[in-house]
Amino acid sequence: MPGQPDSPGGGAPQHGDAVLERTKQETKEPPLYKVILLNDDYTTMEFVVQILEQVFLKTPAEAFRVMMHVHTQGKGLCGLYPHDIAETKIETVHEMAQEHGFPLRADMEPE
Ligand code: TYC
Repeated sequence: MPGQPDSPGGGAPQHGDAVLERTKQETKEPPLYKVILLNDDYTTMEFVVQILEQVFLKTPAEAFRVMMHVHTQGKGLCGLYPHDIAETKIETVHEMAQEHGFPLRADMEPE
């Protein structure tokens, strides 16, 4: 005698299907955004290294490497973050730069 079809597949949703689907949504990663640092002629190398260490949590060696990449290539990647965190880090860069009288800019682009 035929019973209910096995899930997944056709047929009415079973109780267990809903639980599995919700678990999948809860563990989904948020989209990430690149925070990009831009070169300029006025910000000191020392200040850029300080920003990379304090705001982007780079080691001194990695901060120096990223700073030199931006200095020679025009821009460089500071890190990948969810949208709100990327936005806050960019604001922090601009606030710290303004406090020190530097024109340093950071920007965001989709991953
Ligand atoms: N070009 C700057 C200088 O020669 C250094 C610098 C590096 C500035 C990286 C900004 O994002 C930057 N003093």
